[in-house]
Amino acid sequence: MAQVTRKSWEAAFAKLEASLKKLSPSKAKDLAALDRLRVALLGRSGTLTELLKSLKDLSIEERRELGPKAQELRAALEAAFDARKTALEAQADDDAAAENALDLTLPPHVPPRGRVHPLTSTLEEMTRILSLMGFSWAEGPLVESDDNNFTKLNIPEHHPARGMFDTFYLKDSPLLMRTHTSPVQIRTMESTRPPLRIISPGRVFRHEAVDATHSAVFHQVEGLYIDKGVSFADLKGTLDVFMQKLFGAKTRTRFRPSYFPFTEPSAEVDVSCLFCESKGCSICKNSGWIELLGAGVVHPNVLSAVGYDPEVWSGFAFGIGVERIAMLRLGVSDIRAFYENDLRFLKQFDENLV
Ligand code: FA5
Repeated sequence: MAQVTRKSWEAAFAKLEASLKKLSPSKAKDLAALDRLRVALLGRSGTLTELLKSLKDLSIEERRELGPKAQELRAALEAAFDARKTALEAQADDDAAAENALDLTLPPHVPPRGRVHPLTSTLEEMTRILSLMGFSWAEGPLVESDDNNFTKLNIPEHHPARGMFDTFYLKDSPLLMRTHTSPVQIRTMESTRPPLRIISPGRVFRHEAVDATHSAVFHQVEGLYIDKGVSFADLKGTLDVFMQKLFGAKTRTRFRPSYFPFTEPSAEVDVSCLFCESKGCSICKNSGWIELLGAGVVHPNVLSAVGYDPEVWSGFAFGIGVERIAMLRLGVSDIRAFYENDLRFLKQFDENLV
């Protein structure tokens, strides 16, 4: 290293002071830059440290004169480093706080809005109309006894009518999945004194091949009215009004003779085709009519089975498939669409927005 003289020392000191105008601690952008600068100036081989060390090569007088200048600069620099460090740390805290802060200007997260399923809205519309007509709500379990599902409905064991219902029996149990909502007739009559007027909506199960109009799990609404002097005419009047309220004032009904063991007489009830106004189309198979439900006058044997005197009481009952009504109301041609949970299908029914 070259010989240190007063002149060379003063030149180096002046150069250092000049460089501090550009590279002062107060200009360090972050803590890392500040630390690099501190090491470069005040570290073990820092510029100012080297200048202080080199004072030893000067005379005593020179040291006395120049030493305090260098010490003064070191003290000033240390104070400046401390001040900048405090400021940068406070800034870092503020930045972190701002990052975690609640931004009230952000748009809110809106969860997707749900809709009522078309089967539910159809069921609600059916029960709304029927309750206005004086029917109250009754419920029964999905797992039923053979007695309630068949025997007390005048379908004794080995009766060929049991073949009409492909039943799911439970393993190692005398119970079964109900094949229709009619067992609720039995449950309600056994627990209520007449007169009564009930509807019972719910799920039913049949071991059936699934196609566009048949499902193995579907829904029915049962209706039952028991009083003195109830006749087939009451059934006709009730279903006429019900269908007109459901499908519009022009709707007509047609009763075709049929057979159910628990009603006598029994009927299949059709409504005039809504798609072609009974002119005949592919949906009604050119007949002008669509089959919707089974109904009839409650069989005296059913009344006797629940302890009602058939000489005193009479009544009518009906059982409607909810899916079939929903298909007609909403123009759905395949029953399976209701169960697939495909939002593209379900979103079509905007009337159902909750
Ligand atoms: C019955 O279930 C009788 N319990 C109805 C009844 C009640 C008659 C009271 C007399 C007195 P049926 O099996 O026909 O009847 O079914 C009634 C309705 O359920 C049918 O008209 C149809 O709309 C609907 N339905 C029947 N099977 C299915 C199926 N696999 N998928 C969808 N809907 C069906």
